[in-house]
Amino acid sequence: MNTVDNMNTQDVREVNFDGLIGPTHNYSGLSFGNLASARNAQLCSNPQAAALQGLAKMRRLLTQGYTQGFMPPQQRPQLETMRQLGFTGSDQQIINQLYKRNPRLLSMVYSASPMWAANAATVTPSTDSGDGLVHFTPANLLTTPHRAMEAQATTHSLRTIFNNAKHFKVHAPLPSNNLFADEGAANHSRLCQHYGKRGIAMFAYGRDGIDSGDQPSRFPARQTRLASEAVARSHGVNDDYALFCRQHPVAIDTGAFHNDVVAVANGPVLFFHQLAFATDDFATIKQQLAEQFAFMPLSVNHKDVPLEDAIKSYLFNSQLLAAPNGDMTKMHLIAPSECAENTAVSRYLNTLVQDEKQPIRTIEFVDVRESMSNGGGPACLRLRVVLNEQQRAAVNPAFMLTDAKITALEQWVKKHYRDKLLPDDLADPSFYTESLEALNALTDLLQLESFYPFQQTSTL
Ligand code: SUG
Repeated sequence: MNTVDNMNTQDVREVNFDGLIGPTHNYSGLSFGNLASARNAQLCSNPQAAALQGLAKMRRLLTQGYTQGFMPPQQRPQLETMRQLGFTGSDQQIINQLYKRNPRLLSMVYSASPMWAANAATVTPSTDSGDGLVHFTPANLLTTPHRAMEAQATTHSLRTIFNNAKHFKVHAPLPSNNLFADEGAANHSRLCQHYGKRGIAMFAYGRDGIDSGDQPSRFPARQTRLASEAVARSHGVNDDYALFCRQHPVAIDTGAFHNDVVAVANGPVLFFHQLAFATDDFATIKQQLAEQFAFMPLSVNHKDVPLEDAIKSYLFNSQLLAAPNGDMTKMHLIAPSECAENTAVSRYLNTLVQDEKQPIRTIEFVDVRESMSNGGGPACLRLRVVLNEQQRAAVNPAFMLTDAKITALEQWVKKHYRDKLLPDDLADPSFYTESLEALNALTDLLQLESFYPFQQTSTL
């Protein structure tokens, strides 16, 4: 591959917006089909370590010359939904009622799941949208009840971060209807020759929506084809540049509840497990991609890395990065530490970097264990947004990171977060106060006025 052909002609870059992990991070076993979430249910979490691990990952990218942003945690507990369900009284009274009668609902309203920013939205860069705008559709996440509570606040966050109608369009989430179940960028990959060139949007779905088709039998298929088609349509993606590929039902049944657990793409590279996609669909798609540019499929065989090991180690939930200047011939892989500890995966990675026919030249391991224990690896924690220079300048600067801001956020975490949290602690009245005080201190730090709903109504 010629380096010049694969460089940006304009200064277009991928910016990662990581979810800043909130103070209520806990293990409640809320995600059926997500093996880590089930395995660690009811264990003690460490919200402070979780947030510091996330910030350390952001700092690593920033230090290496990448542009890094973040998405703020959402207000938790989220009691608005409970009030809609007929619970009344003060916040603390509702918490007490939930704790006594519906503890599972209590863990849902306290979930810090918005940390997994890959599920915040699907994003289409302006090179692909046809109207020159960067488009976002917040995911409705309606397969899991705790995550369905995110969509409204995610829309608010995105509209605050990308608050410039000349450059950005933040749509409403798709209708909350099982036919249109949408999990955002975790089921979407953009392939391109380089960032400044029109790319191909590849959507992976687990079920059609209307036709039952060949569905997983054990675990739910969270993304429908109808949802992906709706997102592509409203983002103005030309039909010739949108591909729809069924996830392999075996992958979902083995624990790949999102496609980004078994595949990751960047530029011309698609790095994936042999069992990630349904075979017939994928054969056609490979051909279509090869017709558009020098597509580089990097398939990992089941015999080299069994699917179970791929899912346990989260190999494919690594961040696959072009060089900071956008050069697609020198890629960097940020993998979870669990990959270095898995014999088959670490053996595979050693041979991968030695293979000069593919562009992944360096691998780095990061510790995001607190998030991993709930089924979220390095790639789950970030939303990728491809932006040109003017678009980057139009992003709300409060959400862009510098070294000093990361340090300030670390201090904020150390001051406001607990280092131990058990499910019973969610009923503790002081935990409620601490959680909201932490968010108050965050908006002070970022100089944001009345960002959270409670700031519009209370004097806390
Ligand atoms: O949706 N876990 C999340 C993990 C999301 C990972 N994201 C991507 N693959 N992009 C989920 O299943 C667990 C919460 C709990 O059990 O407490 C949870 O929501």
